Amino acid sequence: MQGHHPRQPVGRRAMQASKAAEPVRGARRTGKARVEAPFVSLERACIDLLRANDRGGYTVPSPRLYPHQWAWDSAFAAIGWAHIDLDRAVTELELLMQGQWPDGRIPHIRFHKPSADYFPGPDFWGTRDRSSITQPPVWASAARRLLELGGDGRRIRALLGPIDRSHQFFRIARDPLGYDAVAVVHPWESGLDNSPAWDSAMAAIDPTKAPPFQRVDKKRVGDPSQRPTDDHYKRYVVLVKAIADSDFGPGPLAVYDPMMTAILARAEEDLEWLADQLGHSELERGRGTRLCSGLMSRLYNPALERFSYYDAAAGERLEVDVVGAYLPAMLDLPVSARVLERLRQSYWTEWPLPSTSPEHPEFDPVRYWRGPTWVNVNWLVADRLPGLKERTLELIERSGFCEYFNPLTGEGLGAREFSWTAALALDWLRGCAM
Ligand code: 2M8
Repeated sequence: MQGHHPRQPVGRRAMQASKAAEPVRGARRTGKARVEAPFVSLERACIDLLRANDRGGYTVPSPRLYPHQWAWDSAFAAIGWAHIDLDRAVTELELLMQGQWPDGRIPHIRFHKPSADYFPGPDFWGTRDRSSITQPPVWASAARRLLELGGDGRRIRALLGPIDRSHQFFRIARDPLGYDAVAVVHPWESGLDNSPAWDSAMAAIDPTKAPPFQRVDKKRVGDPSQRPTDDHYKRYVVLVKAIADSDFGPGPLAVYDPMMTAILARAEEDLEWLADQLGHSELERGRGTRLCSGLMSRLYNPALERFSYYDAAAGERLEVDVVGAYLPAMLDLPVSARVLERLRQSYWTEWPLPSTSPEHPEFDPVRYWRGPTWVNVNWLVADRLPGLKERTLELIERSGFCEYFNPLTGEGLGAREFSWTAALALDWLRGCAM
């Protein structure tokens, strides 16, 4: 994959940093009043938000709903920090990697301090200070951005060994059928928690087995209909307990996830790039290419021109029309152009990209990952979908730094002051792209 994608080399990216005016033209097209330099203040607001969510070396996703360090949120925050303070950005990744388990997994949550504001805490996970599942591995891609923007090569080099081990964990512990792809063991591991992609596999999890617990999240957002249902939550909790009971092994659920696989493939490519730049010769090469082959041979559906999920426990292919089924088009696969075209046809709502197809019977424009638009998903694929970046920046200008947005009306939903919304907007405003 090395060098086959249209991302710009370091020099050009750095030059582009001064061209932050570009998106203003996108805003101008709407004919709204604030056209003159809205992004000058948006940029300032992004910086202020990251500073406000800084807890001394790590960034909370949002102050009230998510008071700990989440893995992919933290990597996205590091990308934002890279435009503000490169040393602070490296520290974010260092703290993230310091939570690594001995087997290489990066926990999806690191609990630095106790907090009554979030459930489940470490006691529920059966650990001292971290969760036992991981998340989409965007940390190599974040480290690449830090180096591209001039971060300290010595400190970034020290991250490469831990990042490498975190990638190997997926092959060892998240590929039960040897597909050269990633199977998640909990919907929370995918990052797209209650996407309809998991519904059929989650139907096999018995919610009555959940121990008693109190949800906190519903009290932290104004409208609980924007959060997962209680039934879903019970099943999440059953899985957490099952994983703890199996000595932190996989548990009963394993669903191959095309989006997670694509993110790892991109991360492998970025890790190779970093290893070349920083002279890390021990890295095993070609893992990204193998994942691309796995995606094509195991998960691509040519009739639908999108990717499938695969329930390894049930032995069943899942053809679910959700945004993750198109996300491998962020890679240079032979079918990427076709998949992007499909994505544009079916997902170009007023405020794209909805997380679930509006044609899907479970589409819900306000509930969490079952319909709303998310900035991190858009960021992953925006350099291949002209107009998406501009439209997303316009959405943020209009509705604020929300966790997610109604794809039909643009209404801001979920948590406010959400870190990755600001961090990735800042990355765009400074002329960078995934
Ligand atoms: C959401 O997930 C957490 C569980 O990890 C939750 O709902 O409590 C997801 O959107 C996930 O992708 C994200 O990393 C996390 C923190 O923003 O929130």
